[in-house]
Amino acid sequence: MEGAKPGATEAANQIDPKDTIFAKIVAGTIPCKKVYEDEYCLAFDDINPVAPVHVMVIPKHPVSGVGNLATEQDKKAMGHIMAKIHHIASLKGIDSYRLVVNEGVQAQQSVRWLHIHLIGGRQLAWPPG
Ligand code: IU
Repeated sequence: MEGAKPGATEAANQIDPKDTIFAKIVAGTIPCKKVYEDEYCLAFDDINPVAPVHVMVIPKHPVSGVGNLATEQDKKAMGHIMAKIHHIASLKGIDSYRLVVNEGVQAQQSVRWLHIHLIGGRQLAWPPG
């Protein structure tokens, strides 16, 4: 199979989420089109949308990916985020959508700060590629 080598996710794990662009977006030093924000999470329009609605939903504190969820803070934030997703979708005028989390290089995670893609606003195909 072409693509990432075994262990590529391990290598990606060495990237500090604080060095990613999402750290700057959370800090407000790089602007975003904000959809929703609260104590635990930030949601903003994806700069390269794959559908009429494509929102990035991210924890406000640094977490690299699903494989790095460990602390009580991580678990609280992610539970909170899941409970807020439907509300965030409603802010974009939809109640049917897909959530995607790419974890690691082979899954094409390009930003090593955990993020949930909230995608909708059109008929979505299944299975995904
Ligand atoms: P991925 O799961 O890591 O591949 O998704 C990263 C997403 O972050 C991708 O959809 C990008 O378009 C999006 N994004 C963004 O919204 N703003 C940015 O400044 C950057 C990436 I860099």
